[in-house]
Amino acid sequence: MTALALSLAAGSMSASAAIVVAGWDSWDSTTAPSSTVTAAGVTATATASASTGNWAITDSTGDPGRGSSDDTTWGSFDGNGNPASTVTNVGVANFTVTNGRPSAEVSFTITNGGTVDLDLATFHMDVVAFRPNAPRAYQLNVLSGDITNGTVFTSIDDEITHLGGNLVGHDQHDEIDLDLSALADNTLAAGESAVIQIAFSSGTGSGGGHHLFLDNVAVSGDFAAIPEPSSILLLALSGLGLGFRRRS
Ligand SMILES: [Ca+2]
Ligand SMILES: [Ca+2]
Ligand SMILES: [Ca+2]
Repeated sequence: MTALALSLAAGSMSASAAIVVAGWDSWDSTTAPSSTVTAAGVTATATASASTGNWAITDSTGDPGRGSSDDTTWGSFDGNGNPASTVTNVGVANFTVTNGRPSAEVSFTITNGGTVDLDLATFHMDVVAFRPNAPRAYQLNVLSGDITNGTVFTSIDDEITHLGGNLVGHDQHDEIDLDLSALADNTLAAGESAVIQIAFSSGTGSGGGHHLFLDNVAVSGDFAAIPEPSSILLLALSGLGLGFRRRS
């Protein structure tokens, strides 16, 4: 019985904590920013759009990257060994909706190319508005693919903090973590993929300098726990041991 208990404990210990499934902490394109972190076997791409024009990665020539987050966390998630970038002095350090755009969106396509089921847990982002007329409401949607489709979360209007133009340093962002684990199907089985969209809205489209700064976007989750070979062997041995004791 002791051996069995030990083997069960070993099996449960092999269950992993949440990891970064896919993350974006620098932004190399205004329309299709490449993922910067992906878990083993995962591929991830993104497309970005705005109600007028595009997102920006060069919003301030005198202070590029001014809207970046350097707090190292994805939303409030530490990345479990994959901290977010602390680079703040280049334009690509963050993604910006510049003034005059009432709405803007980014859609993330995540594919599990591995052999083990991948359970999605949380969508994370650091986001802050420079001034009040930026798009400060947001909605998280699963647009298509092999997890439950539909709207996951809708914020209240103007939920995102605005700084009244007083941007100081790189740690004034709202840290937003939105649950994906409650979806009826939150699992990307081997070969499955899904398109997850974060959509910002309610900007007035007028006034000056009403930027929205986005950084440290990630989807976290974990691979389904599978017993390690040593645990399976231990379980088999413990079973044999119990059988032997019963017979004796
Ligand atoms: Ca953060
Ligand atoms: Ca960044
Ligand atoms: Ca699924």
